[in-house]
Amino acid sequence: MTKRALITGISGQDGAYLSKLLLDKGYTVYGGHRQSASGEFWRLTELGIFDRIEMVPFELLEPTNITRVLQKVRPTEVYHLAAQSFVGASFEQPIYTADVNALGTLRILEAIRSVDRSIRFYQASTSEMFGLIQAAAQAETTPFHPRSPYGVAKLFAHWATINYREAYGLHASCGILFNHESPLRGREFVTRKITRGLVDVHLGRREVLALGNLKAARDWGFAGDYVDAMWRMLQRPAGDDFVVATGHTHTVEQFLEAAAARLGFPIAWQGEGVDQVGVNAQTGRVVVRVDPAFFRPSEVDTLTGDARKAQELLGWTPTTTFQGLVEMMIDADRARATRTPTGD
Ligand code: NAP
Ligand code: F7E
Repeated sequence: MTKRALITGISGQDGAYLSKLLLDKGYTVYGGHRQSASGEFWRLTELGIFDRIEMVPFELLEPTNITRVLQKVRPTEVYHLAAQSFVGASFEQPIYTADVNALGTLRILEAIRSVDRSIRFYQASTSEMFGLIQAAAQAETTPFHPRSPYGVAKLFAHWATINYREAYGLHASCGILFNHESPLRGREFVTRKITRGLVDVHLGRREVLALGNLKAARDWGFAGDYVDAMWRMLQRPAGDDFVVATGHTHTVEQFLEAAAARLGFPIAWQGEGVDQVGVNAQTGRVVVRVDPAFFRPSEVDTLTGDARKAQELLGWTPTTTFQGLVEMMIDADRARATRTPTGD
């Protein structure tokens, strides 16, 4: 029988890569999307799969809609990727973020509980739950200490998923995914902001790129690798929780250096704190500066994932290095910039 997957957040980065993976495996893919004026599906178009997805209107704030979608689609697997996913915005919109990310997940779990308990469920948990880290490398057993309304809301959703597994026997899994990026990453996230911004600076389309905390460090992987781990979790005999990460950590500064190198120039750092600037060492021009407007009220300084459980039980390992990721993103943004005047 053909497997039927419902992906919430179909218009997002992970929704696009996961759709491609599942279509290639022969699934029928239903894409949950919320009503929006723009109705943008540029990622699905870029991957050439837009026409192969059955779109269903899906809104996390509306429980009656969620129940009707499950009754109509009758999925065998639900990949719950939809969220207010931008950490920075969660400080300005904490209640909305909690409603969408925490209660939204609970609404789906409740709908599964009443419609069909055999539906397998994937929850998009996050390394942001570790926040103020309690161990040098973070694994499934590491205590959580979220540092943003986003992280707090995701922690609720994480425990709700585990609770529904324990209380009602759902096949429900949490993927604790560390930052994963790609050419399809939203422009507000630091990696894509850097690759798009530096290409623009390099082409003389803008003067300088303004960023926040350059010392922040993340375990960055490639989104295309990470959606494969999601699928593997739902093929297990029972639900479980897995860290998905590369185990390698780099700072925002190091990301900038690698991105600039791909564009053919070295960055020299001058100054400290808010006065720090990045200079194109070939031209002497300032290309990066710090703008405190991008600082967060409480920051996650550094993250490093320990994905040994995923490796052992899922047979999952990342295929893309940090260097390969940066080069892939720079090359994609440079190609876009030469295709269109706005680089979109
Ligand atoms: P993304 O690109 O921001 O996509 C988020 C998706 O959620 C979009 O399709 C968005 O639709 C949808 N959405 C937002 N609010 C909604 C609502 N009220 N009802 C229905 N849909 C809604 O995120 P991503 O990077 O693909 O991440 C996928 C998931 O993994 C998210 O839950 C994120 O929090 C989590 N996660 C991401 C990372 C990472 O590094 N990427 C790491 C760990 C966990 P619109 O297009 O209409 O806005
Ligand atoms: O920030 C610093 C910023 O917004 C990374 C989401 O997918 O991954 C993502 O959350 C770091 C932070 O990602 C700028 O302060 C410096 O320390 O790219 P980001 P994030 O907050 O780690 C996790 C795992 C998720 O679950 C989330 O959904 O970079 N930073 N300067 C900046 N960040 C941004 N956005 N913009 C800057 O100018």
